[in-house]
Amino acid sequence: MSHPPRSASIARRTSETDITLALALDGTGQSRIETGIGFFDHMLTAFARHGQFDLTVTARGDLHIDAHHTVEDVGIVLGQALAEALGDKRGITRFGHALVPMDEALAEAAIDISGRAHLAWNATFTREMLGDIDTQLFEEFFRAFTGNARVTLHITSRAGTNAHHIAESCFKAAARALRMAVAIDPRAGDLIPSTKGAL
Ligand SMILES: [Mn+2]
Repeated sequence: MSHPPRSASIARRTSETDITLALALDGTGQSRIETGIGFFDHMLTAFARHGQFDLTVTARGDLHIDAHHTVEDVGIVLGQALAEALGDKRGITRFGHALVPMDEALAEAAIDISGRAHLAWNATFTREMLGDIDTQLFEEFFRAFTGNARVTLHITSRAGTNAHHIAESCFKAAARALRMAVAIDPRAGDLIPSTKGAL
């Protein structure tokens, strides 16, 4: 069973943000990310790299207010792109998990490409801001992502004192878990991995 390249391009414009995003699931980890929020660019670059996704994001948001709308809306569009790229989810592994250390930090992620949106977020940060981004916004990003991708995602920061490490380990773990879950399962053939026959 061969599968076509799985990708999606989405443009979304509101009064708060203007976003174009292209995602290829069977990529090599290349990315070009420009959100106007340096630390968020760093996280999305790591997400693409460790998920082995090709990802292009251009976001212009109302950063004169704060990063909230931009971060949330990139999560929405990334989730929409994932759903579109996966199509009917034929042949995918469906479940994925990862445990990713980064120095003293350790993050765990588990994902089910279930068709049901759920985020369980268990991470606390030792500081409020990382560069221009409020650390509360990472949860908002992943909530928007899971809601629009319609996946179940659990992220737990198990250890860490440095806020940069805590955030980066969470993004890398999510990327690794997603990479496993979207991978084509060679034993699945043409099947949609659900006893219901649909995801
Ligand atoms: Mn870093």
